[in-house]
Amino acid sequence: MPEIVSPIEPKTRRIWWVLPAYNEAASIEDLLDRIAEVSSEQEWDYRVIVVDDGSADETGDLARAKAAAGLPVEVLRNEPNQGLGYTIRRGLREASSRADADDAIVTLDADLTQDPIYAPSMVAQIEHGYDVAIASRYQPGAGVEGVPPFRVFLSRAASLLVALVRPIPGVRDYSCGFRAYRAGVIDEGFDEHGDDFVSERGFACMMEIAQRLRGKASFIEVPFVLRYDEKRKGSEIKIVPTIGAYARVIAKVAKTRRKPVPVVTLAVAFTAVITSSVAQLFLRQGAKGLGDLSIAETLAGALTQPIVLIGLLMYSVASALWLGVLSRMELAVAYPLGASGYVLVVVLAAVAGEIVPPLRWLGVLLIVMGVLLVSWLGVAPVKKVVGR
Ligand SMILES: Nc1nc2c(ncn2[C@@H]2O[C@H](COP(=O)(O)OP(=O)(O)O)[C@@H](O)[C@H]2O)c(=O)[nH]1
Ligand SMILES: [Mg+2]
Repeated sequence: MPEIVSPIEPKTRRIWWVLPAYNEAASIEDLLDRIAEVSSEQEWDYRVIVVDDGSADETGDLARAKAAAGLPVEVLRNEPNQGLGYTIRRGLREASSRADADDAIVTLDADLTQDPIYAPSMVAQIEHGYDVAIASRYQPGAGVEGVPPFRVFLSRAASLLVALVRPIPGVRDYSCGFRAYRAGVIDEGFDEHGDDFVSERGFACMMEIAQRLRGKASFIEVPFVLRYDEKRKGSEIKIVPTIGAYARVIAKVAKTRRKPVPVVTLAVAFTAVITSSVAQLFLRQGAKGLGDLSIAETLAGALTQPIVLIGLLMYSVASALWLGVLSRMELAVAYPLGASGYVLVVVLAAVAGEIVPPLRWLGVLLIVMGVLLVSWLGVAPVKKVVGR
């Protein structure tokens, strides 16, 4: 008698909510109720792991009371306070070590600024095959309420900088901690990096996790509205250390993937620099003869001067060479080379005894600082930045 094989019931995906909580007594109860409400609406099999990061208030007790009241809540406590990075790492380790690879881990702040109502659309993306779904402030339909303008600017600038230097396809919001992960990618992350998977102790940890998963996980974003007006306590983010931490993280994760510099491209790049510098000198020479004419007259006059036309031609050749180089070179190499052209012209002018206006020296200073920053920050194939 052939054996009757019953159809394999797809194993329901368990949802692991992970909440890093530091002095969140004012919001933790309402948040846990909200999570229970959303999870039961979705008929999810879920668990909530609250990592109490050495709170001085009754955050832990209130969460434990919810567990006693029957909610699937577990409370881990750090003693003393360790910081967001350590706390989120502990929560992710706890959840991923007990989850099945296809379970989903949802992380969010415990301050009610990130509404659990968005989690179903994020988990749906995990079910569609993505590894990471980020609740993003920078997608159509997204937004922020009640966030101080300076903070809005900083978060946006941070994400743009990261996107410039080390973009992840599908990601615009690199610092938001409201995410859904397929548990398996978190497990693999810890297998590969150990505790270094999240080595940042502060707020840069969110950017670090994304960068650690770059190239190994597929990312997608869902729009959400950050409700900072719902926050029931002040923010303790330390802005300057966090910016420094961002740069440190980029340097750390970028260094691991530095590629050898192609000599040919270097040579072409240098030719481009020289060509554009000489072109500058030609244009400058040509401009000298024109004196104080109107823009139109200058242009007309310039375009009839062979020396200026040669200069312009050389410039376009240099730019073409540049584009060729930039498309194959890492920012950390291409930018310094590109910039050195300008610096060369100004220095040559000074050496030639010309009065170089202070503004131009400021230009040189900014370029040099840019070169140092890019060289320190590490690598990003310009092609990817340009292609995005
Ligand atoms: N500020 C702060 N938050 C922590 C710490 N440990 C865990 N957290 C939690 O990390 C999340 C993000 O912090 P939060 O103060 O909300 O930052 P913000 O909303 O971005 O200003 C919240 O859920 C905090 O409770 C910590 O040491 N300091
Ligand atoms: Mg918050």
